[in-house]
Amino acid sequence: MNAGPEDLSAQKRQYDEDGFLVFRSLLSPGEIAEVKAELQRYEREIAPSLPPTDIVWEKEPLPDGSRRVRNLWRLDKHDGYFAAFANRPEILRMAAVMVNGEAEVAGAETFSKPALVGSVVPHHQDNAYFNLVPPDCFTLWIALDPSTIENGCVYYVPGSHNGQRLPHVASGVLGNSMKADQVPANLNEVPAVLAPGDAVIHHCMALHRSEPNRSTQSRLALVIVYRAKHCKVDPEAAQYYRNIASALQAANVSQ
Ligand SMILES: O=C(O)CCC(=O)C(=O)O
Repeated sequence: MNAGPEDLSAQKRQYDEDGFLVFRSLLSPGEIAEVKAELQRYEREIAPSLPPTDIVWEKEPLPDGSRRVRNLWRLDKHDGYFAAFANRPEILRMAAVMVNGEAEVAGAETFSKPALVGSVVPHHQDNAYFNLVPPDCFTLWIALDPSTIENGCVYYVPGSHNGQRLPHVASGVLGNSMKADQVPANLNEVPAVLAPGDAVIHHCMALHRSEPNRSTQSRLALVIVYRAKHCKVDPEAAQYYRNIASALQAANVSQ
């Protein structure tokens, strides 16, 4: 794993300016193959007994009627391999620089975006979900497949992490229960086009989104959220999120 040079001050300056930062070749080809094999094991052995809150399926089936996983949540809570991966010292060292203090893992997950049926991720700021004060938190998004315009790469708005938190409302999208309500027109968005093993970190206030995947190339990502130990959760804002998430979960289960 290559989580950047020892002196990360240039990377930190860029991250502070843009709200996101690309790390090329974070994982080697061998590490990518290992993580993919571990995810297959997880889907085979652990996913069948997960609570419905910790696995989200794509709504749309493939032409043969089978369904694909959209998200696996809390991998680190269910499995030792992913807990150890998320807590690798070289990532925690980089994370501490980016969150301005001692860093801890908030959660490890996948955003699968499978070929043909991968669904949209509407515009949002992650802190609408996390509700952290101060927002010293970021997401490490690791490409396990090529991530391209065609298969639904993530788009970021540079500098948006320095703005206000936008109001968020129910999105109707299982796996991304909320979307930003008042998204300014003509955003200057940057697509994160990545090769397998590349990664991007984004600040929890950075506005971002991704398109559906209608291509025949899957776009699998391992995603780990890191926050500073000094962050606190705003209880009122957290309750707003919980209400939206449980209403969506209940509607889906009863469909
Ligand atoms: O993978 C995607 O398409 C979206 C990821 C995302 O929204 C996130 O990691 O916060």
